[in-house]
Amino acid sequence: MSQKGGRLIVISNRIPTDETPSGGLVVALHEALTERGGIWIGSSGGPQEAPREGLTQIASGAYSRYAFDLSHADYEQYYLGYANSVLWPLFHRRADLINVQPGMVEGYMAVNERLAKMVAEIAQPGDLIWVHDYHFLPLAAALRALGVDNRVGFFLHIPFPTASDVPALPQADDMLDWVAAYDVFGMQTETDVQRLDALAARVEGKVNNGRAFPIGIDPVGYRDAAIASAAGDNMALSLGQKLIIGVDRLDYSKGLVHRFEGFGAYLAQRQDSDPKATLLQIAPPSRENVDAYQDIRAHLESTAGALNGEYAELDWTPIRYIRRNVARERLAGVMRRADVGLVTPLADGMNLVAKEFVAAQDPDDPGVLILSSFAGAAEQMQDALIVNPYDATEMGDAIQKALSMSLDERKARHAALLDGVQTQDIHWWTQSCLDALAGERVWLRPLATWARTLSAL
Ligand code: ADQ
Repeated sequence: MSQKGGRLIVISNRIPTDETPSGGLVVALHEALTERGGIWIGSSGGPQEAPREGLTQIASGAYSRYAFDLSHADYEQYYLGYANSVLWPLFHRRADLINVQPGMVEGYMAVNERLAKMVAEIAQPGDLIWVHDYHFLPLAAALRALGVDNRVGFFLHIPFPTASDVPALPQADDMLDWVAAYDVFGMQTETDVQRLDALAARVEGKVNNGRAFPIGIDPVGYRDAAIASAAGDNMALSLGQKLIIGVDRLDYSKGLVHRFEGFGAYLAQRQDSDPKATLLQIAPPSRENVDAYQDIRAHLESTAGALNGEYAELDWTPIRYIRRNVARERLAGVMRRADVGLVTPLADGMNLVAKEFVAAQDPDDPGVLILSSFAGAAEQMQDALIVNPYDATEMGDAIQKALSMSLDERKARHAALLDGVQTQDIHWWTQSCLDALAGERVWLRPLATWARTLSAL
């Protein structure tokens, strides 16, 4: 870990409240902060009845955690509003779902400006400031306006929008200024960098700080959890003879209705002699206070109900939809047991479930990953069966192919995928981002891309 520069100041919408945080990204940031020392700042969660002024320290140790409160108005306008009813749909290519209401833009800017003042008060010369995600796009611009000249980096966890979608954004003209205020503007994929470049080219903007840092997981930790869970759990799952797994937050970007329809296309072409495969979809609701999320559940349940009505037999329910949260370790065990991982978002920054599925598999008898070409992960994971999630027939064919794939082909595909997941893991990602933030030379192109380039020469 580079020791150049001062402390690390991380800013994200959520901060962990546990002593020992869990979850890949949270753990990686926790480790980086523990090693280097610094401060982690995030909102204290939902709206507060009596919001406190400034930052409140919530934990200290190797590094400190500080929270800022959101009032009811902040929560409505900044979090549910501009962040999740404007930026999230627009960046996921769903401009039709944008819901701009009076006060949202002002609320978003006000929270960012208030936060900038709090950060400016605690930042010391040499500190590196690392801002996460779409909640805080204008933060560097707000810091610069206050005279903060520290190095400030950003990482966008969701896709960068296409240049033709950006004009649908209130304040579309400010977007490049927000981006330009960062020393490094990190995104998940080369495609995202190209989209930023295309936007800059449209307005002849001079933005050249975009970089791709595809986020990874802790594959060893995930594999160990999967083995422990699969061994200790008798998994009386009453599933079919083959298991297809889907794991997502219930979000329109994840393409769950399309996924069910793709599975329906498989069921329609299935022969009686084929194994009875069950699609186990785990998708707990998220952001239920945002209008666009309200119909998804009903739509999904009716699609599952119709397919089960048509294809279920006395001893087989083709789709099982679980709306509860499943503990991370247990989930890892279920993934290990699965024959197919179905990861088919319509748009996704990266999608860590694809990487977790690969890490969880037994290399001697691995399951097959079916991956949407619109997941950021597809750029690195070309050895998956890549599908167009809008094409149910293509998805159905891929499911058929995955369920009947030879052991040799499964092993070869899995070995190539696992190699990528292990090489570009969460530690590689953190290190690459921090090196770039500190202004050091960094291998910007993923190693797998170099290897492919070299082998093509
Ligand atoms: P998310 O949209 O939340 O994250 P994703 O990367 O798939 O999407 O999942 C994050 C984590 O949540 C994974 O570790 C996964 O196992 C876990 N998870 C998801 N559904 C779950 C469930 N039903 N039960 C239990 N755990 C579940 C955003 C972007 C992504 C990007 C990440 C990280 O939208 O594209 O990959 O940030 O940058």
